[in-house]
Amino acid sequence: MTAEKSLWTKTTCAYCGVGCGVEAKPNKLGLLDIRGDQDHPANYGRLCSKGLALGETVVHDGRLLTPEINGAPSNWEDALTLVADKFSDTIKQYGPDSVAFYVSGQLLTEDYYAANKLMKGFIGSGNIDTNSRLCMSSSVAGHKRAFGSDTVPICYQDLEKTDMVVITGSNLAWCHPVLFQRLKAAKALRPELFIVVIDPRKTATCEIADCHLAIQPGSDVALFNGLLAYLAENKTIDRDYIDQYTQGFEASLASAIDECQDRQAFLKRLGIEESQLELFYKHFSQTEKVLTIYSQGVNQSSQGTDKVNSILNCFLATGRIGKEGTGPFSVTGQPNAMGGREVGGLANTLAAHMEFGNAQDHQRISEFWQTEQLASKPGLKAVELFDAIDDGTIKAVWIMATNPVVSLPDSDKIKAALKKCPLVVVSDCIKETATSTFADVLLPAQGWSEKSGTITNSERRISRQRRILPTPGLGKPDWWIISEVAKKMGFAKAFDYDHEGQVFDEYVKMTALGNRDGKLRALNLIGLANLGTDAYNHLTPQQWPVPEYQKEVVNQRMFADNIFFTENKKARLIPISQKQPLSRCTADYPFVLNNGRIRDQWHTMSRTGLSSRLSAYQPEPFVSINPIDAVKQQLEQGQLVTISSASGSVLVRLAVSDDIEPGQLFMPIHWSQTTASKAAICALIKANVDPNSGQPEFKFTPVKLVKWAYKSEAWLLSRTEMDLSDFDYWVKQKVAAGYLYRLAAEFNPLEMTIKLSNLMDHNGGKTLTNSPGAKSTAPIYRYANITDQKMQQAYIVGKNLQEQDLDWLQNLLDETIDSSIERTLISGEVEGKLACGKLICACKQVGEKTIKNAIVEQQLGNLEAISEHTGAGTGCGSCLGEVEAILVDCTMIV
Ligand SMILES: Nc1nc2c(c(=O)[nH]1)N[C@H]1C(S)=C(S)[C@@H](COP(=O)(O)OP(=O)(O)OC[C@H]3O[C@@H](n4cnc5c(=O)[nH]c(N)nc54)[C@H](O)[C@@H]3O)O[C@H]1N2
Ligand SMILES: Nc1nc2c(c(=O)[nH]1)N[C@H]1C(S)=C(S)[C@@H](COP(=O)(O)OP(=O)(O)OC[C@H]3O[C@@H](n4cnc5c(=O)[nH]c(N)nc54)[C@H](O)[C@@H]3O)O[C@H]1N2
Ligand code: SF4
Ligand SMILES: [Mo]
Repeated sequence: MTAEKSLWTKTTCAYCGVGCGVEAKPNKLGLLDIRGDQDHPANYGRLCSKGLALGETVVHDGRLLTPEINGAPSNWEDALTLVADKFSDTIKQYGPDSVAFYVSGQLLTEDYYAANKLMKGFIGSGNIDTNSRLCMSSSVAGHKRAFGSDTVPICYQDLEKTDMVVITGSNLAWCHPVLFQRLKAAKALRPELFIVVIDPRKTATCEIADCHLAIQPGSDVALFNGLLAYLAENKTIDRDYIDQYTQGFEASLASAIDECQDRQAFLKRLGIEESQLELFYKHFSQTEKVLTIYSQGVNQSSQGTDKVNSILNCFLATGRIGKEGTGPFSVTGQPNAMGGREVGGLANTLAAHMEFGNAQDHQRISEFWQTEQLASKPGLKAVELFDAIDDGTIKAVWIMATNPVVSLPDSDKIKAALKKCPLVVVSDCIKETATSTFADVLLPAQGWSEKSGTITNSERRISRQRRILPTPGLGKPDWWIISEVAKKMGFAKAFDYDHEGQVFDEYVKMTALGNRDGKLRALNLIGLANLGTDAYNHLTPQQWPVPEYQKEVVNQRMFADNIFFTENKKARLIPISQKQPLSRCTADYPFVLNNGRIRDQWHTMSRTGLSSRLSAYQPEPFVSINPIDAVKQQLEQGQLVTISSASGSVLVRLAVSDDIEPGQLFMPIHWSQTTASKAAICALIKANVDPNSGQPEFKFTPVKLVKWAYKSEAWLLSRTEMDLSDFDYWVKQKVAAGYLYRLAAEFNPLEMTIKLSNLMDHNGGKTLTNSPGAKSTAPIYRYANITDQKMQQAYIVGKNLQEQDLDWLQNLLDETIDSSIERTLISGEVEGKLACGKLICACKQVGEKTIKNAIVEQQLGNLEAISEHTGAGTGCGSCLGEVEAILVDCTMIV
């Protein structure tokens, strides 16, 4: 090993469920250099824009540094004692079900295990649920119905081994970018690899699709029922497989046939051309190796579990499971969504895939944990759990690594519930989140690069996250915080851990209870037992089941033996029929609001929002609308609009786009009260849940939208965060060395200018101003304060800034201000290096104008040439779709 190499520590990415291997090395800036781990079987060295920018997000901005009690800094001893005492008192007075934990797929397996053990094993309540309820629970319920266990059958290698991929309800290109890159590479090698995307809107994922089915929102069950009927009719089902290894086929087929009996009604329900449907069905029917990748467009529905089973039905009917290159593939969202499912993080399961209602499992766990208090019934699921806080049944809640005020539906109710709750404890890395404002006790947790433990990715592969940097302030590992509280509640013996490796070892042994041979439950990790600290620290990625330690990379599929975990060992097909979403559009609320992720942001932005690189690409919350609807509503690109539902409203920028169908709208989920005045989408969403899984229907909300008539707009650049609550509309964007705010208000530009002027520091330096002359047609006010050739603060105010080219402002805090920049500041005429435009390639910092100019001036005709000339797309490559769109645009203009 060379000296250089040894400075890099292998760890795993903090973000999505792909679980990419990362190598990190501290650098002179106190941040981390990051590169992909060439040895990791999830990514073999690749990373996406978020992964590549991890090093910039380890800054200490906004971190929670000490425990706090009622808003005042405290110490661990007092905070832990208070939490333990209050939980104990509440339990004593009102029973174990009067308390709850609400946890997260962003906890490590060790943390999750400890939280579940404390709640279910020792407090004796099932009331621990996780944000995975909002994310994976329909898939979990679907897997359990079909397979008798929550098991993802495939491995990532199937992406390269398959002949057809059906991507449904997943924007893989933005949400699981490295899997998308693998697929794209496979398609480049074998163009005959047939790719279908099923999504009501056209997404970046469609870039590699041979066929895009823009089905009506919520109509997935009908689509897959239609497929099952087609497979039967065309005799491409596997009769032997069905007879030997499954049950429920006839009834499932009958309801599938019923679904599409009335052909016209069926096609109308789906809203797509018959020829497209035929193309999809024909390919599925005739291709042996098919992989179906699905995510939140499937799970987040009041019929999410049915959607999952309608997909699984087609795989079981064709016997395409447990074989190379084929199977249903539920991609997990969060880095440890899978690990949480393993250790019982969901309220309705016990640890290590053991189940409530199974007396043997109950006995095994009670003996293993040496407890007499093991919960005997499932606890409340996320939405119910917050309802119970609201109605006073739950009197103490501990929230770890999630931000429910932003991410649960019906935010007003969540806020009201937390306000009422006698004890709210929040463990987070960040001090000010929408949820932490409701906390009585705040506990500082270690963040990514500080914490240490394991996570499990979408293909059941367990990898280490390692400690690389010291923790700022008094932050502690979550497992430690939970264990200390447990000790103080009187459970010292059961939580006597010195090291996360001990927690892991205990969990590993639990997977073998009654299951040493892995025949009772799929989840078996016995090969990782008794590793000891050293081997745990050096643990290489292991894909479960792990009967023996995997010295080499293993790629294995589940159900290769056609034995399932149901009572009679046969898989179940489930008869299903399409239902309507629970809320309907009306004359008052005529649009369906869909929502989801954007490429460079992660959830409530607590980490990605710290990176100027990641914040540049889509800096402002928006709503996409079809051009026809925009015309009908007399709305224009770039206007601000109010979107309201029966539950609440938001104020966002209008983005007119053909990618979205008439009657539908799409909004990103990322902005919250800490990053924008009014853009938290869950304020609009009702808590309609799937009856099987309890997962909320996030993707279908009836809304209306109206233009907001503001009188002035402004862009404000500042080195420090500003309180802009006086302005009707504001959005914060992280830029290098500070923040850029976009503002709008119902007062006129002059008033806006006065208000902004009052906010300026005016602390010397050189001040540039430019006010419009009386005759000016586009009155714009400009202000900049410069000290030692560095911009301190600046603003630009106008009636409407949408027509202005202001992207150059984003980089100014970092620049040395020379006379050319001063000229631009005053005149608005962009020159020199400021002219590179909106950022497209986050990795290589290449702007739209640079790309456009290169295309036009160098007459570049393909992506490779653009990348070579500009560098765009040579980092993670996930901007290549946008680069291509620019190329198409330019070609059309030329
Ligand atoms: N950049 C980024 N990546 C992420 C995350 C992030 O915050 N940012 N979060 C991670 C997490 S936790 C998760 S869960 C995953 C989510 O990953 P995805 O599920 O891929 O993400 P979403 O954008 O929420 O939704 C996916 C798609 O479902 C479509 N859809 C809506 N309604 C329907 C429908 O009725 N039927 C079908 N077939 N499709 C529909 C939407 O148009 C959307 O394009 O992403 C993970 N990766
Ligand atoms: N409208 C709508 N709502 C949705 C969705 C949607 O598609 N549409 N998607 C849903 C889905 S799939 C998901 S997964 C959720 C995500 O929603 P949340 O879980 O609420 O989102 P995050 O912003 O990831 O919140 C994680 C918090 O944990 C903190 N944190 C990070 N690491 C650690 C750690 O190690 N320890 C501790 N203690 N804290 C840590 C972060 O600082 C952050 O505050 O949103 C759900 N809500
Ligand atoms: S795909 Fe991107 S966000 Fe997901 S684990 Fe890999 S590098 Fe991280
Ligand atoms: Mo998620």
